[in-house]
Amino acid sequence: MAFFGRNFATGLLVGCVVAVGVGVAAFAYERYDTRTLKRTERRGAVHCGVNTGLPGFSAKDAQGNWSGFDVDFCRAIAAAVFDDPKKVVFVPLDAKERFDELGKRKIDVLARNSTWTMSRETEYYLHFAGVSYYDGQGFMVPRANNKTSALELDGSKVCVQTDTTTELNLGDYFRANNMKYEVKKYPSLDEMFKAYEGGQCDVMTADVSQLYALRLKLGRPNDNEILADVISKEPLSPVVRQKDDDWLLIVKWTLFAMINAEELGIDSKNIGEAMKSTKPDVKRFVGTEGEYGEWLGLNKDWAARIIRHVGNYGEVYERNVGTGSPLGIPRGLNQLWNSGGILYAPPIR
Ligand SMILES: N[C@@H](CCC(=O)N[C@@H](CS)C(=O)NCC(=O)O)C(=O)O
Repeated sequence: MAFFGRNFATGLLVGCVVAVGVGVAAFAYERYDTRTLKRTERRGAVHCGVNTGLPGFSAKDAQGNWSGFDVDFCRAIAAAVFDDPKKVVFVPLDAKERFDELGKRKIDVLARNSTWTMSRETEYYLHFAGVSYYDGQGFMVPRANNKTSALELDGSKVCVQTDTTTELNLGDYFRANNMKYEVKKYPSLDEMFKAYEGGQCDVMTADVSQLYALRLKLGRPNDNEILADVISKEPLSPVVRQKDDDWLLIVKWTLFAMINAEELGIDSKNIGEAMKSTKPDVKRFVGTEGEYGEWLGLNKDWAARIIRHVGNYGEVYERNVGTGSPLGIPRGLNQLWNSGGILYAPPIR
């Protein structure tokens, strides 16, 4: 105010110059960055950043085939865009490099157990497209240590991976509960895992979904227990760059389509029937009514393609991490809103 007050005309002039400058910069940035869909189409594949190796979420087998919950989400985007779930280039990224590589456009989208936080959106100029998995941070301990609650961990040596929300929450939790701990930090999942396996820490902390995955990799999984305490909110979400609205819409509505399909009872087995349905909400979903696909810059049957090739949210969950899979994680919060969970997608209309 003082700035404008002392010399209003000069202030206005400087203000305008600054505004024009910002406008030009924003325009340049926008021009540079709004082309993800076009570039993806030109490259013939969605370049998708995934975890370096987390069973159930993103893992590569001996033949080089990727599978997992996050991997399937990448495939769902490819199905919507290309009608071909195989048109994905998987780019494994560790915790530290993931957001930088997205910013540098090495990948089109990051689907890698990444928690949606305010600072990540604002610091790295990103958008988290929508929660694909409601997670929370937990602790795994050797059963032999006889711990039943996280509040009994006072004085423990705790293994954690750096550059994660996990590392930050760990400090908060022990401080808030006046407990002491010795932190053992590792830059990679592998190093953290080996340290826990080798008995260098009394407890390992990570997102609960990851603890389930990591427990499977241990020589004697049942000798280890995941404590019931969950100490944080970890809304995991696919991530895209800011100023890339068209692409954000595609990623966002791919997720919503998978959730809405489950709610509508549309799955990979009955999608053929659904194409012939006379129900208005199913018709909008499969593209026999409206121009929803065209508005996304895609085809009419964009959502049907996702379900045909990859499946609805529940199918993807059960196949990769659900109680019938080796991980065996109950749906919990990731159940639909009308079945006791909090998954809720805006409608296609
Ligand atoms: N959701 C948390 C944790 C995600 C995370 O990166 N966890 C580690 C620890 S288990 C991981 O997946 N590491 C694999 C890697 O860096 O290759 C976050 O977004 O910070």
